[in-house]
Amino acid sequence: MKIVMPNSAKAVSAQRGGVGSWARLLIVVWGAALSGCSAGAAQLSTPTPIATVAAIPLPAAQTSQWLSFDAATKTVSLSMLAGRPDANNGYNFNGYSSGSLVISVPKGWRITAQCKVDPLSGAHSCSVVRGPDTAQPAFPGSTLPDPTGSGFVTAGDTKTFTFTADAPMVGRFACLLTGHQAAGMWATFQVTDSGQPSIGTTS
Ligand SMILES: [Cu+2]
Repeated sequence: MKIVMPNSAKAVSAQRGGVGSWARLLIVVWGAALSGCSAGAAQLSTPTPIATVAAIPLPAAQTSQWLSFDAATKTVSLSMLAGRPDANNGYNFNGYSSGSLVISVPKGWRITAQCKVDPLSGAHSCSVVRGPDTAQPAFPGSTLPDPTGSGFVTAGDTKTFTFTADAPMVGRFACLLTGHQAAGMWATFQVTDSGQPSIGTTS
């Protein structure tokens, strides 16, 4: 499985200018064509362990409200309440915004996510994505259908989706309705190499 890094290293660094710089550049490009490119490609394809987000575990009583799991079957149940009116102008999950709530699930586990919308809220949607600039689900099925459009959940309702987190990543549990994620309506969702499912906060 290919891991997309947020900032990939540039294969060729900028050359200094000055007299003779064109000649040097030509040699550099020619040399890269002969050998440098294949060496660079080999480096980029080497798997790099991802840096997961550190989180302080929530108290057990709070965790059990939102996350439960069965280690024998490697299944996780996640309950996300969207749009609590008393935090971040309603743009939150479980009262947290802008990644401060951290959900961690080991790779290979199967997650059932409940997307509940607060009875006093407007509509919201739920998706697990790899970053802020995509509406593509991070894993097959890791979203409500049509999360930017008709897939929204109205006040007081719940919709559910189930998926398998089959590779490590650090991504987001986000509401993809226009403007909501930008307003802070996302939690950190990460898939770890090992361990147990957990839910915590960054502060
Ligand atoms: Cu929303």
